[in-house]
Amino acid sequence: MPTSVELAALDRARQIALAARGDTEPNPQVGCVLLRDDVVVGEGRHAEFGGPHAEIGALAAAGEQAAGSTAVVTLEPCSTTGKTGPCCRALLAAGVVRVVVGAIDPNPAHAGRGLTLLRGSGVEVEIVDDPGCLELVERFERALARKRPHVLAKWAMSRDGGIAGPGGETVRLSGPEAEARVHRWRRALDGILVGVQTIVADDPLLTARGELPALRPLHRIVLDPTLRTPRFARVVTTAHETPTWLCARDDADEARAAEFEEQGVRVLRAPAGESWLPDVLATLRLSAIQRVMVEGGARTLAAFLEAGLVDQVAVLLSRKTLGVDAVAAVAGRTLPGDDPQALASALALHDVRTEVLGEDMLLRGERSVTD
Ligand code: AOF
Ligand code: ZN
Repeated sequence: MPTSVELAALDRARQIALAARGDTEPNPQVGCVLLRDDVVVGEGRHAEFGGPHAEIGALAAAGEQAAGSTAVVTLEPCSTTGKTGPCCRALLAAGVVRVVVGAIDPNPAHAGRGLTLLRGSGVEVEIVDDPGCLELVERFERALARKRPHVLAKWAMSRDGGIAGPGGETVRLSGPEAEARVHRWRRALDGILVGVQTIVADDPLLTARGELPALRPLHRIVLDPTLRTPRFARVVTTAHETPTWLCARDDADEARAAEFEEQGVRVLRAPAGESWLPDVLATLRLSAIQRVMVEGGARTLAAFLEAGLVDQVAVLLSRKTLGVDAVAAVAGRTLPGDDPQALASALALHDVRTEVLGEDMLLRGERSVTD
């Protein structure tokens, strides 16, 4: 039986975990509290996708005090190496003698194995099946069952709902704090996805540029049904440094695809037709892309939103205005860029959070998706 101190620590671990909501998906939020003689000696959370696991942070915080301690974790510790890990080995190496878990990991790569491994090494294991921890895991379970990556849609928008100038020209809407945040997000992703029109109009580099090192190898993914990407676009000429994938229809020109491939670009194909976009996403998922950020443009954002393929939305609300002739941020929609609450309801968001980032406001929320 877990003790009342352990149960309180589990509650604390769950709260620590929840602070990372929005940053770890499709993976779960996980929190860990280390107790020694009923005193907290270390805490940690899985703070972002691809980053260190909760146990690793807690062990680092506890240092030598981890020896002889009890690890209270919202999720069963992982048993094999993924992007990081395995946490079981780290717990054993640090001398943890007891582990209390809030929920078993539904990931078939781990489910139950961590607990078996710990028990086999003489560690006492308690499973609580805590409703709060199970809730964290349920979201993860649904994400595991989905045949596509987790999709975060992000855009910057003027007060009057615009994303670009009247002729589609780029306007710098966001200030440096907001841009720094975007680069921080980009480092914890598998892919940045844009429509070909964004490549044609802006020729962006789509890399993560910031002070912190990237957590994942970043892929630049362009939805380009007919392979219209210019051959000298920056994403093409730098494909040897940062991978670029063009997603085309199966009837797109083969010679052109071959030219791109010679330049080091990967061309993925999906059958033309109504399910082209879901099929592209399924292909990406099979290519180990778990988390993507869709960064535009207006038609690509509209296509994802209309198809119910967006899990999370992040909008950077600018104080600038672009005028009535500007390009609407989401094609075919007039969105209120000056009213976060109205915007959240227009986009059908729940679990909405706002944050001031310098001169901009960040609005984040989740969308209910049909699985
Ligand atoms: C843990 N502690 O804090 C988390 C776990 O891709 P990776 O390496 O980040 O591994 C992700 C898998 O590990 C994820 O699918 C889930 O099964 C588990 N998450 N496990 O021991 C943690 N976040
Ligand atoms: Zn782990």
